[in-house]
Amino acid sequence: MLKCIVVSTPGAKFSALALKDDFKDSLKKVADLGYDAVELAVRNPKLLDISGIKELLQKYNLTVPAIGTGQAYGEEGLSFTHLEEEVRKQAVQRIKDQMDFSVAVGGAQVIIGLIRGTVYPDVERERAERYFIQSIKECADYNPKVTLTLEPVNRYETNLYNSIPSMLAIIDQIDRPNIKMLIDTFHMNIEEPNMIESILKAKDYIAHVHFADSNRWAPGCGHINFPEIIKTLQQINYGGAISAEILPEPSPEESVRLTIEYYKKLGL
Ligand SMILES: [Mn+2]
Repeated sequence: MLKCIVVSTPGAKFSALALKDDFKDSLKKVADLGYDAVELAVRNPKLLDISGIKELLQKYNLTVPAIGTGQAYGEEGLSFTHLEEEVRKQAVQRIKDQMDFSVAVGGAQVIIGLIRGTVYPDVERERAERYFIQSIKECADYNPKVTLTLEPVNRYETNLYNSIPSMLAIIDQIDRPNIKMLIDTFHMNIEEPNMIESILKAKDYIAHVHFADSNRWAPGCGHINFPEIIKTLQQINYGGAISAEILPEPSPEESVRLTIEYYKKLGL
């Protein structure tokens, strides 16, 4: 499994990211500490210097297993379930742009987290689901070679697809081979009655994994049983990345160092 951490590309903002400052310094820091890979958090790939990013990734020998897309929701309000058709179209276009960016950086998965949207007040759930399914199918069919990875997100951040079973059901319904699932220990700790059983249920769908402890600090700083989770991931032959998506606490540098030390303790 690849030792990975979320790194924000220039211009993106999101509190659950450990490294927000200078992108180049961030890549150098994580490479020096012994990480194998970085998950890039990207608001709008059209604003990025893609060849410059590729050069740095090569220089520091870091791969990109996945691209995070949540800033477009947090900062621009784009989502698949927005009530205005124009905004839904922009959200779909943004994910298509992220899929093009994925191809440019070697085929990273494109994560569908908060950009999925939510069921807005006084809107029937059926309508939100219909908008979501329409949007995700259009993205999946845009380039079947790029994997879209859907993330169950806890109830305090969205009311659409909070648990692993609810996401499994919708993935089956969408029925596209390039749609997979991302599991996140922080969300699972809130939503899953038994994290291990849920991972086993999702074993054929899991393409990416986020690690954060119960307090969203670096793994090892809270009360989630990570050794048991690693054991289960090995049992299901998961060979992808373990990507830390954590708060920059007690400081950005410290959170990145605590994470890699804990990864090594886990035998990654
Ligand atoms: Mn996550």
